[in-house]
Amino acid sequence: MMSTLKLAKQEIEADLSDERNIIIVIVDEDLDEPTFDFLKSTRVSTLNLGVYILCVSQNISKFQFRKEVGFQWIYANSTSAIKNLSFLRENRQSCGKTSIALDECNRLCDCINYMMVNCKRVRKEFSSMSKEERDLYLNVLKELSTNRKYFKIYQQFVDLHSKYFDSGIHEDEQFSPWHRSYIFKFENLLRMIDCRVTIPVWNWASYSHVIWKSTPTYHMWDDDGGFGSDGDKNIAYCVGKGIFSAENWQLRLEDMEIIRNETCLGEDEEITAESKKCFETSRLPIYNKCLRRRFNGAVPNISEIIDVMKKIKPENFLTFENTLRRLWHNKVHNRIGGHMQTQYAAYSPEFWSHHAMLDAIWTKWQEKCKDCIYNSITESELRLIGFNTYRRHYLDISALGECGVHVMYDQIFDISFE
Ligand SMILES: [Cu+2]
Repeated sequence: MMSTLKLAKQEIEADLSDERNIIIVIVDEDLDEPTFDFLKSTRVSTLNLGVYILCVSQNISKFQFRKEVGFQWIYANSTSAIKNLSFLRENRQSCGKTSIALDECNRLCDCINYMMVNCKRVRKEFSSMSKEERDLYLNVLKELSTNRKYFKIYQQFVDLHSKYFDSGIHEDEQFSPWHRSYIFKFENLLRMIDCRVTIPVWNWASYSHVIWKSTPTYHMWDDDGGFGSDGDKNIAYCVGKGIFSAENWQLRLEDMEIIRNETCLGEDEEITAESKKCFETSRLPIYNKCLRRRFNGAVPNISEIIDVMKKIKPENFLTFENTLRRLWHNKVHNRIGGHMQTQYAAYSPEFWSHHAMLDAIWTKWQEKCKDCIYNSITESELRLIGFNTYRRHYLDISALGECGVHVMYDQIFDISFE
């Protein structure tokens, strides 16, 4: 019994952001008093979930333990009683005579018999989003990273990346599914605050000709409606304007020395008067824990990406992921500089959108052979480092995690392999 509850607890920590109700099924009637404390966690109470506890036994009088208030207790002699729970029907949203419809969380659903079914989360390219959509995303990201309510959960989550940085998450078969799961779970945290939010794709490849600029059509580095621009060398490469500027946003990271070193002193640079000044400035309280960037150099362009996608055969996952990870992933991290080129990259607000782009590339490449998806990785039964889920849970973008959540990318690449 306790192990079942323990498992339920892990599930709750993993992903419930799309859920409105949870059902806990107890099938063993010879129980000690079970505790349901985990259901009172901040996470669950924030989500405002309906909790149904279904006690199944041929002899229901044997359920003798104290009934917690606030949950719905249901007694039945078979687990098929689940089908009769009224909310399962009530919570289906209705739709009109259209073939597709958006639900209250902006998921794209098929409309069948006036009911929304097969709903999918849609991740869009950042510049294709309206100003309102971009602001919503940035504000939710800021809320998750600054509100005391989420302090612990945010910190623990972004720390996973630095903790396991050199222990396998950046190696061959682990890299792609691990980061796919990582951004998905981060998206779940954001959706706990506002379920309309998905991680936007930063399409650095299609915009490589204007990559570090904001133009009327490219909003990534806008101070208003974007992530803010380059770090300012006069203030130790801190981001100076926008929602994540030194004044508005600080990293809750203790050890800033490594980032200071890598930012004030660029790659293979000698110590100069300028870098000395940078070190000094970076120790001032306002600049000590700021977000740092130091844009430099070009990033891969779209024709290079498409070329590789076309050339590498679906059965050669390792060749594909090697290019994705070592060339494109590393390069873009390093061309941004600052936090993004250190093991603390996940603290950067743009981290998620860079990885969404890498994931969109992988997703597109996977379209070449849908039947190859589960065979492309030799050890799909291995656990993802730091999580209770397995590689196989993150191979198919249309069925993520243990619940099979369907995510899709909205027109990032205008190519087909047919
Ligand atoms: Cu990483």
